Amino acid sequence: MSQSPVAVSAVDAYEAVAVEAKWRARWEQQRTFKVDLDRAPRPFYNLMMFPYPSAEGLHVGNFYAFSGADIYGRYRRLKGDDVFEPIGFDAFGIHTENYALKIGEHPGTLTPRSVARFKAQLKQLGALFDWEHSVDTTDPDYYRWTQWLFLQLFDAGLAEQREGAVNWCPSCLTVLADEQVLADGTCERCESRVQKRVLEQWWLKTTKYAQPLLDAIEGLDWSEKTRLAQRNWIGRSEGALIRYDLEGCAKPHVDVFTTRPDTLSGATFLVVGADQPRLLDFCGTTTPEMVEAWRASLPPEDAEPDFSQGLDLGSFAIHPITAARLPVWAAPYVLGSYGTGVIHAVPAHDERDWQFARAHGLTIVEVISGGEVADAPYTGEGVLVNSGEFNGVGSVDARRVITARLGELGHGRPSVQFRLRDWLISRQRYWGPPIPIIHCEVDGAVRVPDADLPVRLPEVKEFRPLGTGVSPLAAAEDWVNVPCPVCGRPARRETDVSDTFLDSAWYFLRYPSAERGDTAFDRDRTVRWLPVDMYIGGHEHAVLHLLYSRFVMRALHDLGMVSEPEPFKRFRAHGLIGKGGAKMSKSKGNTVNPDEYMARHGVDVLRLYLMSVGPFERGGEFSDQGIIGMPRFLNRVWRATQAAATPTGDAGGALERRRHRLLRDVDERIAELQYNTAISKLIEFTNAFEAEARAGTARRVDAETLLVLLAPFAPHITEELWERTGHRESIHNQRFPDWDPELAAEDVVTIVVQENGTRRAEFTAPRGTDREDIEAMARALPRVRELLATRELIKVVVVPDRIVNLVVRR
Ligand code: ANZ
Repeated sequence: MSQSPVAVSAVDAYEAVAVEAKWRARWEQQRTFKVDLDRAPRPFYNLMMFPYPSAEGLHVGNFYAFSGADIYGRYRRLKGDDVFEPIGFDAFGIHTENYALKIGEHPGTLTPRSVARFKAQLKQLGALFDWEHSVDTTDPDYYRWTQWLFLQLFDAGLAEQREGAVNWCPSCLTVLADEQVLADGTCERCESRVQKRVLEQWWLKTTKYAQPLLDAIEGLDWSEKTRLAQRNWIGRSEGALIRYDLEGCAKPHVDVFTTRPDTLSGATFLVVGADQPRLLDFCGTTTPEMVEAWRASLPPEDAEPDFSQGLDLGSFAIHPITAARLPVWAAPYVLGSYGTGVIHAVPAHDERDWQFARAHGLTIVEVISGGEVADAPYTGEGVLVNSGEFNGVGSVDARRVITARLGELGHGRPSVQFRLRDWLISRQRYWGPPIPIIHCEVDGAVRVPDADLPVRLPEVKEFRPLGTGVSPLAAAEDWVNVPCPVCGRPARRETDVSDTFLDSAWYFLRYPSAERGDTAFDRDRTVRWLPVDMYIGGHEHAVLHLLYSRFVMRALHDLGMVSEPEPFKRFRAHGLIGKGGAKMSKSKGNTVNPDEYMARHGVDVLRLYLMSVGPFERGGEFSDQGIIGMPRFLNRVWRATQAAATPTGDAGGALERRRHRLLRDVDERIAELQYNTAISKLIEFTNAFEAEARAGTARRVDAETLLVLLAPFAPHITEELWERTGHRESIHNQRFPDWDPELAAEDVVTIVVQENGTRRAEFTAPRGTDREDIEAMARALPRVRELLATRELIKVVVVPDRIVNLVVRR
């Protein structure tokens, strides 16, 4: 089926916007990208992080991420996979709610508008999206299953309510998970300084999975920096728990965690974390009132701990080996939530203990010889000194020896601690799924029966956070007061909603079963599609979302509900798009609105351009000058491919070799998300091909190859050209052509340089290099320069691919 070739100049101009609209409509109507979720023989789950829909619409960053992910999906499709590529909306949460507050609109009316706007824009992207399997986390048909998931965890003992010191954002008026507090102690959303409050909250027991989550990182095909971020977040430390008997306070003894038991003899005082819930149990001569007054006087937590803050509690700890009486202090530099919340301080060998001891005039005893005695602690390895029976032992061995000795004394044992904390999921906000629990005075916290799900978010006029530690849901009295599901007595609903990160910790399980009202995820579909084959998203989620999703999947796996313990086989973090040397942001006024560019050039141009600005995993700079090159490129493709004649010969197979090289290059580069260099190869190829089209020698097979390879990047124009060049089947149903590694191998020839017919040198060059280039290459050789310096050159004879003969007079 082929049309007769068209002269280059006779082709009509490319009308991007009209052509793109035509194809989107046709693909939708013909369900071109639909895969059979129950029967697809080669399932490939291509996932991208779903956006939270903001009223402003998609920004270029979303566009960048989604284009890059879609190109990968389209590539897999060309490779013969059945690609399922869903998209949805992460529409609950503080982002949406804060915006609603700002513009004074109820999130319940704002959200559907934002979602509709996003949907319209996403449809223009021309992606493989399966709109029949989309999700909106605010839809009761979705959050009913989020609540169901919470209840599965609750039933399994992985969700519990308890009092704890929590992060409180004074501006968002809600608690935050540890993961939502930045390293400098501020809220990740509003940058306010986060405070500590003690509140009754719901937690998911992520800590139960610390070790398996850590172990499994090894087997994941993820970007290395993401794996590292997960390892660090889980933060495994090996050491010992050491038991101290206490004197002069309510508590009889306490354990401390140390990674350096070898320095035991250097412990000169104990420090209890200022936010330790049981701090008052350590009070000796210092009264609880004095401790509370001191605690209240502490400045809010700072990034840099202030070592001058400390309080002697007036009790003592008995050193397990020397029986020395060590004073017990309280200080904010010790964290109540790590290890046991209490440490023994070894100021000679620990930086922070050293600073604290200096600030408060406490004893410093050197026990590891290694450094000079100086005005800084020595934190390295060495030989033990001032350590009685352990003197002379190397510090590494001493860790084991001393831990064993403590074991004999009943005062210690080896221990592993994790930095990972349980996941705090209560939010005292409005815009989230109500936690499906009913509090009864007799039966305690009772789960809502599955049949009563969803627990619908009640309509309240005042959705503003109250700042009292109670959610605005509490105002909906009719909704709050319900009978206890167990005993029928009057009871009250839980009024906190769950963290948005719970919504997104399982959405990938929902997509394949999105139309199913009877189950969260269908067993067979889940087996077929999970784990996700390729996941693309932002590095900012390297710990939060990715860790929560891994936890949920693992928990469901242990409950026998999914067959795989890990949700994402392969993960790649995309880079960021900047402009004018800065990260795009509204405050800097350097944002790019994709609508404008789509209206002017069409979406293919935008996709191609965004992918060309740098390696996808690194990102790059958006520039208005830069984007201009892409319509020109596509116009050249438009004309040249339509002018391609039937083969006019392929002397020596050079054109076929060139085609296989292109196939190889583009294949390998897309597989590694090196889209930018794949595009350069396509442009380079087009340059040569266009010249051939003008000369009337362009080959059809080259046109077809070019179009198929370009199709993942520019799906619309390639589809139109495919049709115009006589094909009936969609270009997106073609196969990535096979390439032959031998044909694709770089074809080089050895060229001999002669002087009056005598061999003088040789060099290699790509086969088919033209005469001028060969002569220039020969002249650049050191040996040839030498010769020519002392001889008169009469002429140069070039035999392409073989010989350069310098004819000289001596
Ligand atoms: C004595 C010691 C001597 C320590 C020495 C270090 C060096 P990672 O590696 O992060 O696990 N530590 C324990 N619990 C703490 C808490 N709740 N708040 C603040 N610091 C705490 O660190 C473990 C080390 O951090 C422990 O080992 C303890 O100090 C301190 F030469 O104990 B070390």
